[in-house]
Amino acid sequence: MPNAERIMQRCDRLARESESASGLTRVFLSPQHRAASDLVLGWMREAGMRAERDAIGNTVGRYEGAHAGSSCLMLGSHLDTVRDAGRYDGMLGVVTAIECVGALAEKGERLPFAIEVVGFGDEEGVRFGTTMLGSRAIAGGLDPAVLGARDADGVSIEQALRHFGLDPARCSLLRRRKGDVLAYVELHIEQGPVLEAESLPVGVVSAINGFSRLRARIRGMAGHAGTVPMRLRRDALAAAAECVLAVERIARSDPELVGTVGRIEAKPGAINVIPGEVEFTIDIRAPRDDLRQLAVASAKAELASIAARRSLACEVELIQELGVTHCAPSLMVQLERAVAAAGVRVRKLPSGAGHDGQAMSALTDIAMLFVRCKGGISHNPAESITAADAAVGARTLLRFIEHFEPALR
Ligand code: HGY
Ligand code: MN
Ligand code: MN
Repeated sequence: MPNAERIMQRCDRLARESESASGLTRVFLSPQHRAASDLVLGWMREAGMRAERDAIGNTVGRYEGAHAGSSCLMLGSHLDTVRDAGRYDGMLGVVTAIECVGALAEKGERLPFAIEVVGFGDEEGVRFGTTMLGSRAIAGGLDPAVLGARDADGVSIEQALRHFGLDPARCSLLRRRKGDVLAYVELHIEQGPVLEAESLPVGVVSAINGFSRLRARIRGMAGHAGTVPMRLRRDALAAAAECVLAVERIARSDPELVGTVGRIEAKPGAINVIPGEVEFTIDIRAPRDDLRQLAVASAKAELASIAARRSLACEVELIQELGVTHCAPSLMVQLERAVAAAGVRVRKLPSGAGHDGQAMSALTDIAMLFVRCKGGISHNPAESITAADAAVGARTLLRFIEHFEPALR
């Protein structure tokens, strides 16, 4: 059986690969990403897989089926984190999938299909703003122009790939052919309160909410904090503050909406200078695309009106958006059977959080298995799960794998 203690220990081990001594932060194509990827390559090989890093920095292991070169069931999750992250978001899915393959290899069991486990290098999109670069490369949704996106230091993805020892030109070769991947199934912590509230260790995801990621820039006039009268100011940060509250008000207007301004930067950023320019991000999500798009349109209109009233300039740029992604019923029912076989009441639930399955759905059917997390807390060092729930998650995933029946094509 999969070893839950080892799963927990490996999540703890990966948590040590952080750019900061206090807290866990591991961004795409960083030295910490390489160190975590090296650890995972070793664990994949120990579990009987052939393992390598691909051209965009994904960590990929393959366990052949009964016949070499078969199409594969793809499992996995992401190895990057948000800033000051929890240690299970992403990591749990990669480590659990490796554990399941190791259990098969230990029994010398070969299935009618291969299994690939992928530790995606970028799902959070923290460093470059755009997200799911690894899964988009595999699923075929990566526009080469995206490699020009730059991080806060002005380093482009292309430059970062070269610095990492990879060849950006080879990213376009990662696209898998339809049929090569029979399904993509990801185990992930719920990052919400439902399973805990219903005393369930695992649940089956029905759909992944759609998201819109935007970047807003407000331009006013920098000036002396001591000499410019209030009525003459064109204060970009005061305007941005109104904008942040407008986004919150729009998101509060419907219980199915969520809206977040997660990052804001005021320039020039001195205590005695009226901010002349502010840049901030907007993240809007909903289980229905029409609702989300209406909210995005309202936010843009409100920001424009706030800026105009204050004689400031405002521009809003769409960074990325993905619609609601439905999990495949044929996979859900197989996960439900595995959950029931584990003696757990079957609970289907949507995912408010984004996942690589949204990108992978362009290539193949997707499904997700959620594991309960304490207080639903995530994107926070307090994120935690129990070894007992990790064991139920691993046993359920292994049972799904051993009974997996690809959808008839
Ligand atoms: O933003 C998300 O939902 C995910 O954690 N990337
Ligand atoms: Mn996350
Ligand atoms: Mn995640």
